[in-house]
Amino acid sequence: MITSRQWLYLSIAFALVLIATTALLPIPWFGGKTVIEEVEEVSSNETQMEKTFHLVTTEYKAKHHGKEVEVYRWNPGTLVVQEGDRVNLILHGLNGKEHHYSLKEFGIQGTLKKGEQAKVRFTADRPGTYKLLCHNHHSVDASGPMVAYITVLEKE
Ligand SMILES: [Cu+2]
Repeated sequence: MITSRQWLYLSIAFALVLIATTALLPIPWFGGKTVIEEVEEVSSNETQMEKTFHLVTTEYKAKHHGKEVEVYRWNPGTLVVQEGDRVNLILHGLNGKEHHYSLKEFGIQGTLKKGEQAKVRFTADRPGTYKLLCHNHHSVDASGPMVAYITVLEKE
């Protein structure tokens, strides 16, 4: 004879098995995905939204025909993000006295001084390749070009 207390334990055990099965088996109303897959997908989309990059101002020197030449660069000089990403650029002034920079298409401009940091934030809301340009070192003749190419990939 099964007592009412035993029925209660059996019901709880059955409920637990049902919950575990729901999490592990693909279910049609979650698009054929398990609950666990669904949760993982949501959290990976969230982390994809915010991207942080550290860029350093670097300097290279060389001697050409007895004359010292130097060139400045953003390092890294190529960044790739997805359309819709929130992008954080943390600029570190390692070499060079100061760098007046702009990222024209996103309305960003500022000055990065040696030994200091600058933070740039924008939402990559349009596909294309954009230039984080230093205006002090804008071309080969001006010890550049000091430019970081930021490519925003179109959302699929
Ligand atoms: Cu510069």
